[in-house]
Amino acid sequence: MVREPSKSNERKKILLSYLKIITIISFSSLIIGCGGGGSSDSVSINEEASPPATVLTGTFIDSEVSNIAYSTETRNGFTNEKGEFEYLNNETITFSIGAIQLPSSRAKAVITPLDIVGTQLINNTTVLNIVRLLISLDQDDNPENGIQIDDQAHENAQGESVDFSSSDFANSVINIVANSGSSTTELKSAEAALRHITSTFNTRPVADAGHNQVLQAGVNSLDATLDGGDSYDQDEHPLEYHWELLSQPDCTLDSCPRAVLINPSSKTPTLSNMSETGYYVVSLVVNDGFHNSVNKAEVTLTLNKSFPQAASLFGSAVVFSALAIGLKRRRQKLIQLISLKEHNHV
Ligand SMILES: [Ca+2]
Ligand SMILES: [Ca+2]
Repeated sequence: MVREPSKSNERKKILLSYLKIITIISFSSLIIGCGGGGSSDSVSINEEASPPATVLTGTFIDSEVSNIAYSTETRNGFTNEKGEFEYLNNETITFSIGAIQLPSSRAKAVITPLDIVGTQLINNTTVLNIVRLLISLDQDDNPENGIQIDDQAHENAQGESVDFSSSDFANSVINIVANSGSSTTELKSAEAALRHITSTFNTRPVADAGHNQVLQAGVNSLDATLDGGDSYDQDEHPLEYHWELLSQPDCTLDSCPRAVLINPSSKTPTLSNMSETGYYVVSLVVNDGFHNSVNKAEVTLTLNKSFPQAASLFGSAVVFSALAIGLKRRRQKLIQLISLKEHNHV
């Protein structure tokens, strides 16, 4: 008997096929959802899985600019006394004084007027105009210790806007600078701005006082030439030299000639009048027109007793000995004469 083709089996097969299809569709939907395909549920899952954004701290330097307003996509406020602000990665930041906005730039750890303008040229007109305004608003008129923007500057700059690249820039900020709460009432010059920004980005020079020297003392005092020519500045600013005689041997007599530095502001000064044997220590600091060198270099000159001097002492001893012998002989001769006279008298 032939078994009737299993209708129930076929139904089972069809049912299984449906189940497979439903399973595949469900799985695919899940994959699409996890890939950010677009359902609101899947976005919700994504948001929950993302780590919280890290709040970063950056600094606005021209030198450090404090109490300047800033805003990013998620943050706003005023820079603290260190010129610091908060931002998130990949945000854009805009600094402002009252309603005056500086050009926007990508927020990062250190922002300078060069970054804001997007140039490397410190003599760029827009850069210099930004710096001119900032140093003119500095409360104590000393940008070297940081630039502190007064609250009054923000108040007086409400409703203002400035084009930092305009040839009319100076006129547009006259009133703001005159009433900014700073001791400065006039806009600083482009030259002052250039000097300030150069100083801000200056690399300090390195002093080199030359090689140590060993000298032999002679009958007369000695002079030695020092050489600071290996001092250098990475920015190739011209250097000023400041030599100083730190120490020299103690005087062994009640008074004796002392060594002195001749032309201590030159690259190659002279240490003159060395007479006492021992160590002479000289220091050198160089200045690049903005800052002193990162170091105070030292060089030691050692003055040793020389052979001629020793010979001279030896010669003196011989002379004294000869004199002593001569005196002794003369005394013996005198005694002999006295004895002879006494004998004749007798
Ligand atoms: Ca200041
Ligand atoms: Ca320099």
